[in-house]
Amino acid sequence: MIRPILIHPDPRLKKPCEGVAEVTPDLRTLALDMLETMYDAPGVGLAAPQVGVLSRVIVMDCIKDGPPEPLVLLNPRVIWSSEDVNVYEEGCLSIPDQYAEVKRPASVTVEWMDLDGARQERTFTGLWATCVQHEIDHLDGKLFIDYLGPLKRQMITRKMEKLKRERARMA
Ligand code: K1U
Ligand code: ZN
Repeated sequence: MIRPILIHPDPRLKKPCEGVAEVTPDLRTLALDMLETMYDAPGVGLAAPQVGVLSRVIVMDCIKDGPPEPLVLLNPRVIWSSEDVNVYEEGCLSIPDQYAEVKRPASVTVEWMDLDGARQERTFTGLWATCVQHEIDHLDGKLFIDYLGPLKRQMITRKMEKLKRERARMA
């Protein structure tokens, strides 16, 4: 099922999320719905708070050409970050059509629990590294615009307020 994606500003996008204690049928449904919602958008990642669920769950697939590689990460945690950084023009499904350069570690090692309850660990590079850090930020109530200066951030927030007013009028 495709779930509606919250648009900034929304208080649910600013709250730290709760850890996942165990894999339940509801959690599996959430993860599958998030993957369907991400592919439909389309996007390369999605975090549970973006669909209004304040749990530490993210999904990703940064493969642009070739067979899909969906990943579901529960309680993801960065355990190593490279010294070298990457600048990437980021977007966000909760901030449609707005892009800005963000500097982050170029590679990160992340540990997480998978849908079988097993511990996983992987070192991400390139777009995968940018995306996993962007998604973990969502779980901590942080958006990519929080890395920008106050003027640019305020300008984007005002555009999103206008977009939400227009969408509410059309509904
Ligand atoms: O968390 C999100 O809002 C998803 C976001 C993830 C992301 C993108 C780029 C850099 C960092 C994090 C997106 O997926 S925005 C859409 C997007 O980038 C994209 C969409 C289709 C094809 C390729 C990229
Ligand atoms: Zn985002």
